[in-house]
Amino acid sequence: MKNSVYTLCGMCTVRCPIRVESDNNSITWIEGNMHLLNGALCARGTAGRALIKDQQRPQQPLIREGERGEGKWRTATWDETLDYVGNKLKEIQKKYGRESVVVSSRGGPWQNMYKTFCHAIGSPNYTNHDDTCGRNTHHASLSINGVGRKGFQYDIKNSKHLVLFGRNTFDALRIPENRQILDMLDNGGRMTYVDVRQTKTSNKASRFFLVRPGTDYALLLGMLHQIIKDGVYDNDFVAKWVTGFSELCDFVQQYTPAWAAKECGVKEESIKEFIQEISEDRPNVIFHPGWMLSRYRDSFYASRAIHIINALMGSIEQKGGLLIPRGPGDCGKKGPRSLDCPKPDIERADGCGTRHNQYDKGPGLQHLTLEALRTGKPYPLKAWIAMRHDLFTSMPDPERQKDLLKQCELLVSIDVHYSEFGWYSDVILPHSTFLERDNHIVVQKGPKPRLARRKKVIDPVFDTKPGWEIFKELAERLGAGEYFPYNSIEDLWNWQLEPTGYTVNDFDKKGFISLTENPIPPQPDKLEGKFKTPTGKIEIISSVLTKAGLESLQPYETPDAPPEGKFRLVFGRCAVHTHSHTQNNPLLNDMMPYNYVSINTIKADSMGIKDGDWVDVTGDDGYSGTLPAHVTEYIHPEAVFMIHGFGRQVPKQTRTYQKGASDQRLMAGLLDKRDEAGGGLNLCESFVSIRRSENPPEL
Ligand SMILES: Nc1nc2c(c(=O)[nH]1)N[C@H]1C(S)=C(S)[C@@H](COP(=O)(O)OP(=O)(O)OC[C@H]3O[C@@H](n4cnc5c(=O)[nH]c(N)nc54)[C@H](O)[C@@H]3O)O[C@H]1N2
Ligand SMILES: Nc1nc2c(c(=O)[nH]1)N[C@H]1C(S)=C(S)[C@@H](COP(=O)(O)OP(=O)(O)OC[C@H]3O[C@@H](n4cnc5c(=O)[nH]c(N)nc54)[C@H](O)[C@@H]3O)O[C@H]1N2
Ligand code: SF4
Ligand SMILES: [Mo]
Repeated sequence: MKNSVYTLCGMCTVRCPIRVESDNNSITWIEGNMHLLNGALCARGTAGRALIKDQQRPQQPLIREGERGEGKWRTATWDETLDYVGNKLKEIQKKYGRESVVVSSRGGPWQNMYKTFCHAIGSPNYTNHDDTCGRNTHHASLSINGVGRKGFQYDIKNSKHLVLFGRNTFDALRIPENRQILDMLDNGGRMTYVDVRQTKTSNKASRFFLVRPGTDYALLLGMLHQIIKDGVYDNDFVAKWVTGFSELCDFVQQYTPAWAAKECGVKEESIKEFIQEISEDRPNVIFHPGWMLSRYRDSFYASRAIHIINALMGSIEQKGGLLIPRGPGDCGKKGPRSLDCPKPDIERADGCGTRHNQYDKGPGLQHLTLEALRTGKPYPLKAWIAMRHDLFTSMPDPERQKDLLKQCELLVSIDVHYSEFGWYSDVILPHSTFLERDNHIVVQKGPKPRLARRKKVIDPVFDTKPGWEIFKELAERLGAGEYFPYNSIEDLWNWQLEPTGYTVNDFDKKGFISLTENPIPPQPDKLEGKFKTPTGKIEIISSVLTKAGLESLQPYETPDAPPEGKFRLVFGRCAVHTHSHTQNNPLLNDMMPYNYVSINTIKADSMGIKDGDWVDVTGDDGYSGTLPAHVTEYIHPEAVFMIHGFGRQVPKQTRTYQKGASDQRLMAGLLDKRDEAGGGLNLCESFVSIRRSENPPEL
């Protein structure tokens, strides 16, 4: 039977709206939703088809038989496996306390379900991946604007100038954003891009600054100096909405463009010319904080500098600037109900919000949860449930993590693949793929807020289950079923939609429900109450930081140069893979089976390495990966660059097993190196050595 269904892509966490056709329970066509994306889709989205019938993913629940990581499993029914997990959790909670269970996930719009489960079974320890992703920029925004990194959206399409720091958007794709950038460039907008190497984004930029790794903060301070010196800021906005401006003026006086030029390697004149351009383009200017910036020890302060520049530009609630996300309330509508359970009144194991009161207690910080495993303080943690989350590829030093996880009596992975954590765990609960499952309804904020949902296109091909069923069934086994008040997905959708006045049929026409006919325009006169800081203003000097013993304006420190013969390891994305979970997808593996390491021509020449030679990259703890060298003039000589996600260690995934090198395994010791102020892990603070490989793999 032929079928056409509007749903949401799941090949990465952008979750683009898509339309999918099937015939006889087989996917025949996938395209971007015409109403929102005009058909656009990336290679990974299209490769969703290959995921469905992949025999190398878990096909039924699995319970470990051999040692952890040995890969010996027995298959079991869902009932038996859920009983096993439920009973084990009960036992653990009885012995060590209800708070001894950790639930982690990849965050995102459905995380309230996993969080609800965690809280409902009596643990405050829900955590997510963000300590390796956007926490520094999140905390930076929170400290200045009183709202986190999702407190702003970017009207890129209408912008005159988009400024990106290590935000390689044409590889690290977000299709809706990429479309906006292309429109902006078509309309004559400018794009300035800062990176330590040439990328697809630098190739499209109107201005490219190639900087020394870890010096963005210097460049930003130089820019701030010049903005203030030239007086090219929005005086009225600053007077009305910004505190601490005079302290800022004093602070940046020492950081001239000439000084910045020496630190980051960008010409003084270029910085000045850039500020001249910005003065022409403001307030329709966006300094995009991205996610990572790029995970150095001062990324929090570099991110804060970006937020400060945005405030000086007066671009908040301006066309082509930063917009405060609009939700149902802004359209005079009621939002859908969502699953919820109050957090138990027990200190989080990671201490966020208590011992570490400068950090948002939301999902806390995962590496501090691991730290609590090590110390056993404030209490023992004995079970870890990872939902759509691979600890061993997202956090550094997987071998060290395994050591810490020995404390746990139960490790559960809920995944569509064998993740590296899953392969090591005690139980794998196979989740139905995004084309085989429904998800609960979510609000997508924006100038035209809408309701969206994932709807299954085909029935599960293997013995897998959707998340709404897995969590409900587990909660029921632990006496917390009341927090999952539904028996079918239709029940859940209807319960969610009840206050909104919409019905599920309203999704049929376009795949989403628009909550307003026309986009809500910028509202620069309605900023009262929007900045949730103690003063209600944008605080350059933050009393919250001061209370936590942290500076608001931190003096610049030059990053360490690599030790003799070593390079700083930087990493990032490529357009055809998502982190570490698409490398075994037959179609995407075909497009890119290996990663490579980019190295500067002069350095490569001095080591006798030619483009395409196989090289060994070795970390401080001796792990070594072998991969081809990409020799280029356009990378800073101190850095080498690798695409993340390769060097995978699950033998069952034969297409990708041990192909290429794993950046997280090269990050020796980084599990303990966090940005004290921002909380994120300093993933760009490791050094590696390189030499021609004596054992290149046979292809
Ligand atoms: N195709 C694809 N797209 C994705 C993802 C994916 O896995 N695949 N993941 C998504 C996720 S979760 C995220 S967080 C985003 C990430 O989006 P981005 O942050 O744009 O992505 P990365 O490729 O990690 O880019 C990091 C860049 O920082 C540069 N860099 C390193 N050091 C420095 C430095 O000192 N200064 C500057 N200015 N740059 C530096 C690196 O060379 C690299 O180009 O991508 C999202 N989009
Ligand atoms: N060394 C190094 N570390 C990094 C990064 C890096 O570039 N280098 N990048 C960092 C960034 S920006 C991020 S966001 C994190 C991301 O790291 P993670 O949070 O681990 O996220 P993903 O790799 O996207 O996916 C995690 C798991 O989700 C599974 N999965 C995919 N689709 C589904 C599904 O539909 N259902 C279920 N249940 N599971 C699914 C995948 O198989 C995978 O095992 O890693 C961070 N860590
Ligand atoms: S960016 Fe690509 S993989 Fe990610 S949701 Fe969109 S189409 Fe899917
Ligand atoms: Mo991320």
